[in-house]
Amino acid sequence: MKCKITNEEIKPFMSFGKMPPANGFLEKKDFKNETFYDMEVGFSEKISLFQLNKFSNPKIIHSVNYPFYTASSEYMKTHFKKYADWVQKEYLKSHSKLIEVGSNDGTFLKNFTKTNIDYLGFEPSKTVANQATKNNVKTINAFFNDTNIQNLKKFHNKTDVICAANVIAHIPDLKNLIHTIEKLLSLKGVFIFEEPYLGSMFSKTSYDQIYDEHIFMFSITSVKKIFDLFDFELIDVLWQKTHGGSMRYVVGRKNKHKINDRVHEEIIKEKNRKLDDIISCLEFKKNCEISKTKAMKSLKKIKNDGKKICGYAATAKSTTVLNYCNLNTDTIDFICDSTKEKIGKFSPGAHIPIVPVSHFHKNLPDVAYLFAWNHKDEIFSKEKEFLKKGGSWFSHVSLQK
Ligand code: DWN
Repeated sequence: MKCKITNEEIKPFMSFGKMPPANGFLEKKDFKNETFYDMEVGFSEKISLFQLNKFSNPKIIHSVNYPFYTASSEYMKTHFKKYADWVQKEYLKSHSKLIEVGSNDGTFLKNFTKTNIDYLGFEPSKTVANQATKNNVKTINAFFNDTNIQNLKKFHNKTDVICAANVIAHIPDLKNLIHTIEKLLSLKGVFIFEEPYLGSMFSKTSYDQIYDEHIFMFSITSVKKIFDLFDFELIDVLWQKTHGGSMRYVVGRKNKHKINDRVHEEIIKEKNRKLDDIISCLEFKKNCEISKTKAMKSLKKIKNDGKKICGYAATAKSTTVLNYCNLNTDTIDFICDSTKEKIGKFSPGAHIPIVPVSHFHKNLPDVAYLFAWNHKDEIFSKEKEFLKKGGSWFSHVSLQK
């Protein structure tokens, strides 16, 4: 395996076994054509970067029917409103230029539609890009890369902010991404992005953050080292509660900004935690194996006690859990979800039926595996009746406060 940035040879330190594409929800007729890859992860010690070995082609994943809408979570809508307000306050002026990479259904950019900010979203997936257009959000239905920005001359060297959230880890060619940013940003412009944080994944053993779309799992140290290789530097970092613990990174051209003290402080903390060292990966591997054994044992016991189990939220993450822990309809009867594109289909690999949330309400199980553990507060407050009627929640990630 080769590091996707430095090209150095690295050795995968762990395999999660055969995996289908995480969002490859499918119909019965397509079971026989389902594809799998060996989900291996490796770590570049040079740039401290946690990464997948093989991954699916983004052109296939983000084709016509990408089934994830940012607005599927009320909490995320509020988060993106706050993110937009923060960007506006810290980095935008009247008539500034703003671009979002992977703007999905326009949840973030919608906050700028009534301002004088000259904004634009890039979204390759047609279904979600169409939703953004319906929301009156200016969206280009294409990948963000140096070819697709060629005609956007008014943004070249004049863009004040390029933003992204839960997108950069999906882009295998980070060099092209950085090159594209270089062409667009003004001299003092900034690139701001948020991603699930390696440190949070390690402390929660939330290995389900790993799947074909998440090619990288960033730490502050890795982001600093990546941008140091180019004409950019990491100037600020801010921890976020989203997706079980994320980090917001702010990057600018070299020597054009003051670097916030937080960057140095957090890098020291990461060093103390050995997040820049393969040792922490090997510890994580051990914890994943323990988590798998524990989950399989607990679920088996629940079944043996004659109880019914269902899944709640057919997340991309659930594909990793189900396939890594060898779970199927012998254990989990159905998974309920609010996304119309997933309902009526089957989960990738495990082939568990995906049903509407109303089905869950009419057929309450004894135990619900909360696959969207990252949205637990939102889901718990909607599903209070489930507990009142004697149900209980289950997850491989702690559901305590
Ligand atoms: O990076 C990514 C993140 C941001 O979103 C993508 N690669 C794909 C996706 O990952 P995910 O599917 O694991 O995301 P979420 O936000 O944890 O889960 C979304 C799913 O959960 C949707 O299918 C909708 C469902 N859901 C639900 O049925 N009821 C979500 C909530 C909040 C609910 O109340």
